[in-house]
Amino acid sequence: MITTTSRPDFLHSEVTPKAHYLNRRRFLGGLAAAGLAFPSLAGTKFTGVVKSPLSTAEKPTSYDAVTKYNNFYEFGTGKDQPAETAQNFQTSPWTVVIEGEVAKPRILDLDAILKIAPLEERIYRHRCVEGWSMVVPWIGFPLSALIKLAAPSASAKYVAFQSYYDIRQMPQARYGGIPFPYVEGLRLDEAMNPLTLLAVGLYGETLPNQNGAPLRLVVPWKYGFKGIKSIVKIRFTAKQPPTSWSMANAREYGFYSNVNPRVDHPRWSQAKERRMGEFFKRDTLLFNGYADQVAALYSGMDLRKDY
Ligand SMILES: Nc1nc2c(c(=O)[nH]1)N[C@H]1C(S)=C(S)[C@@H](COP(=O)(O)O)O[C@H]1N2
Ligand SMILES: [Mo]
Repeated sequence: MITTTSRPDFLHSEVTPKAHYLNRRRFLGGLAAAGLAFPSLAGTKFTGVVKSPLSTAEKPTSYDAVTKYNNFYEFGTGKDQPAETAQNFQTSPWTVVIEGEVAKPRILDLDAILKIAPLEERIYRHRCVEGWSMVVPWIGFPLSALIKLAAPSASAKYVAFQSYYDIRQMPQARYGGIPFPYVEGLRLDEAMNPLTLLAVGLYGETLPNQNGAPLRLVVPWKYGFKGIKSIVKIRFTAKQPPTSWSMANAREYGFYSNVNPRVDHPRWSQAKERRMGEFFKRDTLLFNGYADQVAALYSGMDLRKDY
């Protein structure tokens, strides 16, 4: 069940830079209004988050690895770079535009987004096409809740996502080698699957900037790059939308990008993976181990062709 702690006072305001304090206060206010979850005074921690039955029982990867080994090309292509160069990324105020083939287009700020559904902790496997994997305790809610609010028209078959992009805040992006703003897409039925998560936190706290603050997508049966970070736009479309990685290299990256040990990337085998913090490689599982929940989405499709 959801619990709510009492409103904290802001004793630490004296030692918090003013801008940060105001942003944080705004954020806390939003959570209070939502009556769902509430961060403690100590930091931007969520409390009263529901534990999801959809979590894996596997041991989460260390907080250190989850937050210091990242792919976020807007902030540099080195794994250790985003944790450094995204430090001052401004994520408040934040708005997300919802548009396209929907009955109810709208612009939502983060406070409104946090009110859409109860926040859940979901511990998911996360596998990058590069061959490493992690287990991450995300906090978020099903994307389907937001989609229902938008009320897609019968013509809506896909959902397109766009990340924030500003070269002034992301000077490393010029060396990224892929088109920005970063864009991704899902088929509408994939987006509606109960596993598809809009994440706003990890390890009990608001998302660190390098992990895609203030909100990002998590699609656990697909390669990590489908998990678009720092989302500013969600557009419902009739046609399959372009995605950054297939625009950069269509032969190597397809629209679907389902984790599949039998379909190799042209440069990397996908048969095995190295879990962060472990020495021996383990077998990669079809749909990253989520086949029971998602295989039906692809019945009748040739996953070699639709990679
Ligand atoms: N905007 C944006 N989103 C992105 C990326 C990126 O470069 N830019 N990288 C993707 C890739 S390749 C992976 S593996 C995951 C990494 O998420 P993590 O750093 O939280 O583990 O984010 C994905 N989302
Ligand atoms: Mo990735």
